[in-house]
Amino acid sequence: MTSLEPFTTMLDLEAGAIEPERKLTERRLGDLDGLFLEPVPAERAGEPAYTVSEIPAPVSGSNLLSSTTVLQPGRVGREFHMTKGHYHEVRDRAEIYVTLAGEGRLVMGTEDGRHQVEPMRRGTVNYVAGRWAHRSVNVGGEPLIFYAVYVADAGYDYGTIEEEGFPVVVLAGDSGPEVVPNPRYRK
Ligand code: M6P
Ligand code: ZN
Repeated sequence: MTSLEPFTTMLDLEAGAIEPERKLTERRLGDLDGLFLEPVPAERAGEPAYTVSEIPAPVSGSNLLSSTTVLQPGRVGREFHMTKGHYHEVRDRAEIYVTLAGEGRLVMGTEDGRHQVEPMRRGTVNYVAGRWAHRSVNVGGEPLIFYAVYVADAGYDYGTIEEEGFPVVVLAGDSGPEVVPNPRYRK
């Protein structure tokens, strides 16, 4: 059993910054190549896509990890900027997203091919049930900023999403974001 002493961290509710910052992961568009329908153009590979700033805790089924994600606006082709997306390695681990700023869609999918898309905007609290893969998509013109809390031993399975994708993708349409079947979904 791994236990911690209580502690407090400041979360900037506007910018999402965690103070003090402990563990920052930066993803560039090039890190997402192969996940969009279209390849990421070589000249855009270095463009910042999102950062994840974590409040660390020892990996255990009784601790909680949390992090702020700041996802930059933009598109690759008609597809909006998004996170890599993952299942939890420990499949039944759940997660909660609290959105602080921006406008997004939370795309979720199960291994038996179901999908669900939920809105993200300041004040939404999305409950990502266990066994649902999750990816956030920035459909607005500003950074999408959200705070996530998850069981510390959840772990990341990115490989299944890299191979199969989600059942749906979110594209820019004439009158706003459109959720359409993923033509490259492999089940
Ligand atoms: C949220 C949480 C994190 C995750 C991040 C980015 O903050 O789900 O665990 O790392 O989004 O998503 P991904 O890891 O799929 O790139
Ligand atoms: Zn997760």
